[in-house]
Amino acid sequence: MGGYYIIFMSGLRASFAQDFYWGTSTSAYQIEGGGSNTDWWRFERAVGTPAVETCGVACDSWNRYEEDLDIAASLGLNAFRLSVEWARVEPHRGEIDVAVLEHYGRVLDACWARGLAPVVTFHHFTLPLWVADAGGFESPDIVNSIAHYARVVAEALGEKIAFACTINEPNIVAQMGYLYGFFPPAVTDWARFRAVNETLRLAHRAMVDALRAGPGSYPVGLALSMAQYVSVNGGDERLASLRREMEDEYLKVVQDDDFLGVQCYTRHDIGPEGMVWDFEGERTSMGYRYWPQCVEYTLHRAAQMTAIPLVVTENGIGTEDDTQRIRYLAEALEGLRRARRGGVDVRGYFQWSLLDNFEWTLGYGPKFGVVSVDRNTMTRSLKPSADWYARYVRHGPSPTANGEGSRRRPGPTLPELTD
Ligand code: GCO
Repeated sequence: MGGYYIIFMSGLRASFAQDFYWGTSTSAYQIEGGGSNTDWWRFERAVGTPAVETCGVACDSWNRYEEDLDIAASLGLNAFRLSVEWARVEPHRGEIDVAVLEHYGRVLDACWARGLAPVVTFHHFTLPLWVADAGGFESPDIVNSIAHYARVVAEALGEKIAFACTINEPNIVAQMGYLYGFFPPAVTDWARFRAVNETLRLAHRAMVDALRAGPGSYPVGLALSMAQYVSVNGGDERLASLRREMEDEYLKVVQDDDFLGVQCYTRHDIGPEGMVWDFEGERTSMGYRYWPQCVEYTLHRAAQMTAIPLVVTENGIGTEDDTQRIRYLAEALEGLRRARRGGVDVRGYFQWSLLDNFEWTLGYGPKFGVVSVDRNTMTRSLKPSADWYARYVRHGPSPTANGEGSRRRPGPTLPELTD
């Protein structure tokens, strides 16, 4: 009898409590400030790395999280994505900082108190120094150490989690860190890039098992960076090998997860030598294409390759021009609606990002926020795109892309996704 019960239970997927989640996405290092115990902090200070500036206090959200959550709630959102910093939780191997876990417990409580379902990412780009010094994702030991960290956090916070992402964009960790040398540890080597991807997939699986052990029963998935890849000048072969490493191998290992987090920003043109940057057409401040069509495209691709629910855990645009952001979001969300109408099982959308924050190697240059942050006073100010997003969430799409004249209906209409 017990055996049947276990078989039955293991076939069950944790399900989502809401029909549709509307949120914004953030990560610990990019907004909290003071991430001094991480590989990134050291990378920003090392001579010869491409990092343009240091993270420092970021948005001081370690101290100002209630203000941030007030803003998110005021937009009418029902979810908030954040990450827990491993380097704070376990500053040295095996040494757990209980005060840090209590802090994150207060952050999750503060989310629920405002009607925001907390979506917790366990690893978002940064490693504790002791992990990086032990070889980071090139050491097989990391699979056990990251699963142990996930277990410790889940044991403390599991009951407060709405759903969880194990690792944020493992494929970008591998690509930027081991193929392009743009992230720590600044390696450029195809074989090492592939090996790190493999280790990251093992780490993901070990973390899923750790989180499913409870307490709490919440959907667990991976947040994968996806893009619309287009072959140019005969780049078919190159495209196939890049996409296999960046997407397909990951899509194979997520089949048993509760959902897949799809993160997309753009389209990449791939020629025989790799990424082609010389193209006609509109760009974002990241240098890549303005391509809101990527949402509809990647949702369809993910739906073709997996049989699990999807959540857009990140989408947005780095731009100084907030009207460009509104246009981008309107087009991206239109694509999401079309995909949903076409039968794609998509359960949420998280705009990247609530605040203008630390954009890794590019520092504070690119502005992804719907809220700006004064770098001297830390004052938060809503941009027109914040109001636009709030109206969209409450009332659905407006007849014009700039949000003028939106169809106002009385009362909260969350989740508003059917036409
Ligand atoms: C990523 C990360 C975010 C970025 C965002 C904008 O995709 O690189 O998840 O940390 O800030 O994507 O580039």
